[in-house]
Amino acid sequence: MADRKTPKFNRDKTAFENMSDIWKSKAKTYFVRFDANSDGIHERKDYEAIIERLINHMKTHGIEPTKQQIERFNHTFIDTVWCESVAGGHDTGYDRKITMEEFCNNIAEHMIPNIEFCTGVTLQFASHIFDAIDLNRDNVLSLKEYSAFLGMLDVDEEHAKIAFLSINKGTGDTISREEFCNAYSDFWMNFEEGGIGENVLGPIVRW
Ligand SMILES: [Ca+2]
Ligand SMILES: [Ca+2]
Repeated sequence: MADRKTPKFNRDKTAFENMSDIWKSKAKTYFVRFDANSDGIHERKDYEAIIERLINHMKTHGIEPTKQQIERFNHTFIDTVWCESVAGGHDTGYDRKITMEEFCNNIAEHMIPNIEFCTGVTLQFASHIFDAIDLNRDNVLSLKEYSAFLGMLDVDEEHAKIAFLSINKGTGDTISREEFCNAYSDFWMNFEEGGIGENVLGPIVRW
């Protein structure tokens, strides 16, 4: 990711103020999609609800998640995303409430000094999601599988199709693991407009 421009950090501004407009909008998009109960606040229980949705999604399609897979979901969504990034590494219990502004600032603060580490985390996160949404286990994502995933995040089919086509850069009508992971990483780690992962979670919600 060395070719990507990382914002120069101005110490007089908040981490969020240092980020580009497109990054802020992508962060807002993520906030909206992963606000499981749509109350405008991120809490530990939103992340637990998303894990439950993923597990139920797999079970509905005849896949019993392994113990290791459930541990991975918990580690990724709760320990890494909720505790370290969203809640900023302190007070990570059930009473903690994070507004959209706090969310974006906490993520920016966590990311700016740890670009390489965070790129690794986003790739890993994407790979775990891929395992949960590749329902027929053929190691590629069909439009149907991708629409079902975005449906879990309340994105309609029409926009899921746009997202799918934007990620599918290769030939054929499926998304490879590499394409999905690169697009997801681009969503978070690219600070410029027009990245390959801009629509990975459906239409961008602008500020
Ligand atoms: Ca919520
Ligand atoms: Ca598949």
